[in-house]
Amino acid sequence: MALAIFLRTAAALAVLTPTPALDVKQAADAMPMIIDTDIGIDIDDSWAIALSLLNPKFSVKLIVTASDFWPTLRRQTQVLADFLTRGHQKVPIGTGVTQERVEVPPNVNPQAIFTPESGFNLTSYAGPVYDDGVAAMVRVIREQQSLGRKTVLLAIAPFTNLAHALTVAPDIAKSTVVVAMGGSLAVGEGMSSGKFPEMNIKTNISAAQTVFKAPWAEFHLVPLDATANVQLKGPAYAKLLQSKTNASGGLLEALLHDYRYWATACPWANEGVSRAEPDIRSSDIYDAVAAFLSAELGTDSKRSSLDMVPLMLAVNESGFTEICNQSLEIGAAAAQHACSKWASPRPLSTAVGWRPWGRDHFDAYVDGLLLGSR
Ligand SMILES: [Ca+2]
Repeated sequence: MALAIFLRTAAALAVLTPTPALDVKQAADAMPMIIDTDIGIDIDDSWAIALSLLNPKFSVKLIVTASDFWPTLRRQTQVLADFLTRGHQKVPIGTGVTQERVEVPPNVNPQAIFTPESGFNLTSYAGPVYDDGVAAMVRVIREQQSLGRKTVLLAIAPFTNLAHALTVAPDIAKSTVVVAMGGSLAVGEGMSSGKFPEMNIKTNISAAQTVFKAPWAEFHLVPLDATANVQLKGPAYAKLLQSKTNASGGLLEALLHDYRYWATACPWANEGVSRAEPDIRSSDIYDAVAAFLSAELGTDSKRSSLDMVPLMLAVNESGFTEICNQSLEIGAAAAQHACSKWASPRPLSTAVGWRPWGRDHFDAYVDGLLLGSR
């Protein structure tokens, strides 16, 4: 079965009953969460972090910085601490690990982190700061494991830290629920057709291969197919701009402030049809969709906002996400090789698009948390 038909069939099977899905106030017990982020390069991480911190469904235990652009990693931790400080947060944070590489992609200036105040002094941060963020990640997961609890790992960055954590502590997989932004099945950047070597995967392909193949308790993936061209705009965005008082504790103000800075400082913020326009709309907020997916964990599949399809996936040597389901023709040699070597141990819960009511629910989720009405 061709991919497009397969995905269309899966979407058609969805029951079209638009009942609002999220009701976080009913969560009996907050789920422990760790966020692995490359904040400071694109602004979408900041949206995902703010939304997760404000969601009562979760208790964020740790945020770790991730990057393979080694000169920037420590400064990204400073950016994270500064953002959290302005949002009156003191969640533990840590610095991740990098590959042994020095080259930096041409569109990323290692001296520029595109959020302000990147010289923030980490000693001023109100919460714990760990030099070894991966060790802290392992520690948190094992602590929760000992309490019989699973940890949600919101992975919104290249997969370097997760792969390293698996290497030093393979036991963590069985009690970890990964919700990751990454990959591309039939949609590329800017909604272009055809799959695309998405950045979180292409930046460290071997790490992504390791992570996709690991025996996680659960693995939920939101690729470009459901994240490209997702912006907050219209009344949903205007409400944030017009907010005089809210319950975000300063996170909304920090977010909008950093967005304005990023829109002027980042070279790619003003490229393409979805360029940053802080007075009108958000930029593409890929990672916020991953945060939204984590918020929908446990939702009845008939009510979910995203079209979730179980897919056996593998990352090939060039960073493409290959579908290895037996019902599909695995044509190219690269796909065959990837599927034989790197296929996920079972189908991954993969967002291939949005339900008809999904984007309205997403807007309500963002506004509800940032304005404090949820
Ligand atoms: Ca990110």
